[in-house]
Amino acid sequence: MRIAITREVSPSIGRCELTHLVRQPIDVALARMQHRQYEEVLTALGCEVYRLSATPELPDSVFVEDIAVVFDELAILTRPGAPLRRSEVPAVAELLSHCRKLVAIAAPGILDGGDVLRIGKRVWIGLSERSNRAALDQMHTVLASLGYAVEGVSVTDCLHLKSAVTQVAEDAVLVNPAWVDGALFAGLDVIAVDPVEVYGANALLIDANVIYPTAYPRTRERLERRDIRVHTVDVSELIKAEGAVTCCSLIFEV
Ligand code: CIR
Repeated sequence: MRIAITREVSPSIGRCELTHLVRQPIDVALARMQHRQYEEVLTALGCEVYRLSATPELPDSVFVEDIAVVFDELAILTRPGAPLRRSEVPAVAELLSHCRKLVAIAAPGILDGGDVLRIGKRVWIGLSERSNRAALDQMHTVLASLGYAVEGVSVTDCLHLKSAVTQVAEDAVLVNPAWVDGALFAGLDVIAVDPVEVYGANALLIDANVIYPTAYPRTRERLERRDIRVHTVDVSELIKAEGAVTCCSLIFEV
């Protein structure tokens, strides 16, 4: 069975953390509707959705991806780079504790799940404003013994590594070449976003399907030209909070 953990949009999402974007008003009702539609696509693609409830004091809590990284063998609880986001961890940890052995990133490590890209036994970790080398070292200690190869990637122009690159097929990644060097992903096909769609590199792969924002039609065409099956979702309000599609779920098999 495949589980997708999600968390309802907080009524305070308008006060979310922002790093590279200018604050714009967020329509909470619309954000919730878009989030539900996103969950419906997850369900249609075979996920059992476990939705945690919204927490008014935690504006960014819908972005559950940042709170844990789930591997087949265990789950790693993060220590988010934005201090206010650390209070998001307990609820996700409680739910995950029923499915995986848990390991936690400890200070001085900071890590957001959005900085972790796993493809098979290869793991790339963004070294960004939110994730540091101390966390990378801890990840390496935990994962090397399980047979994973862990590599750090400098991320300077966007929030997370997965703002710049995500997996879109078994053998392909979608990359914004202005933010990350496609050559890092040796052995994989590299598809570049359309240059005008700079935020278009975040796609969520489930089997041979990709969940992808309606906001980036030119890049969507590039994916479809490669015979990738794309399911679009309108996530305009979550994009204003500097989120996209990978960040709203934690997906794993049980
Ligand atoms: C933040 O800055 O933490 C949130 N406003 C957005 C987090 C998005 N997370 C993700 O893409 N993994």
